Amino acid sequence: MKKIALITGATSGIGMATARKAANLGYKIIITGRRMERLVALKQELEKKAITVQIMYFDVRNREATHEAWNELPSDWKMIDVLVNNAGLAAGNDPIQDGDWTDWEQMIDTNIKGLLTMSQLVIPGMIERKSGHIINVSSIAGSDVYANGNVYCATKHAVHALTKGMRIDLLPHNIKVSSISPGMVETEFSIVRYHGDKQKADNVYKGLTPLYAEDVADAIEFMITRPAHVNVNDMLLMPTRQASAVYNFRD
Ligand code: NDP
Ligand code: 8X3
Repeated sequence: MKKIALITGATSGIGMATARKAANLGYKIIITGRRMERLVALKQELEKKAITVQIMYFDVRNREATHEAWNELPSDWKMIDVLVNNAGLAAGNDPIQDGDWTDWEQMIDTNIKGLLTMSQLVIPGMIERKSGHIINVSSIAGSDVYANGNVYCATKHAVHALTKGMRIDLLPHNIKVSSISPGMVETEFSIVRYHGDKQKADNVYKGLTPLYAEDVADAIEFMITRPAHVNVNDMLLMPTRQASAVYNFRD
């Protein structure tokens, strides 16, 4: 029987690249996000390669909508083998005293509470089947803190703590829990962080070669293809030109 991978935030960046990667590995794929036209386009693209795809369309901040989307999934699609909790964002880049509560709530509700909602939906089936792999997309911001990163860094520190906590709680149930912690990856991330300011977003990657979404998807592929007795707890993946959250080498 084909395995099933559910990837949240598959309309862009790391999630989309991971969906393609998992499809190439032969998984049946569930893709989620708020941009329906992109979900449909990705489904059509993968189906051309004879991959079976289900769409879940919801805002992960909305617990009720997330539950409804889950309830609408056919029961055989609920037997998730790999859950990639990827949907997330940074919003704003301001010192704490100037932080915007709308940005803060968006990050906390998506990066922490959204991850918890999805995990609680998927975990019971994994426990029943005594198998599964959860990969939480964290960040270098989950272990480093940088100027103006405050709340975003706090959410990714939380993802680190939750990953460790989940790993302990799910240990008796034979469920692997991993995190992947990339440095700079050129996706729509910075455009979202700077509220659509393309100039500011481009400056983030100026004078260096960042990671690309496919690089992170490659690392996730490595994690999900290890033998049953091997788990990658965390993988910190950086561009060669980035030594930490704050040290970059630019032309
Ligand atoms: P993108 O902005 O390209 O992709 C973000 C994805 O998350 C989109 O598919 C988006 O879908 C989804 N998403 C965001 N908010 C919601 C929501 N409320 N409900 C449902 N889906 C949502 O960024 P990345 O691919 O770079 O980011 C993916 C993950 O990687 C994030 O968790 C980010 O924090 C993390 N990360 C990114 C790094 C980077 O430098 N780019 C580095 C380290 C970690 P839609 O808008 O359609 O809902
Ligand atoms: C995204 C990378 O360095 O902007 O998580 O926090 S960083």
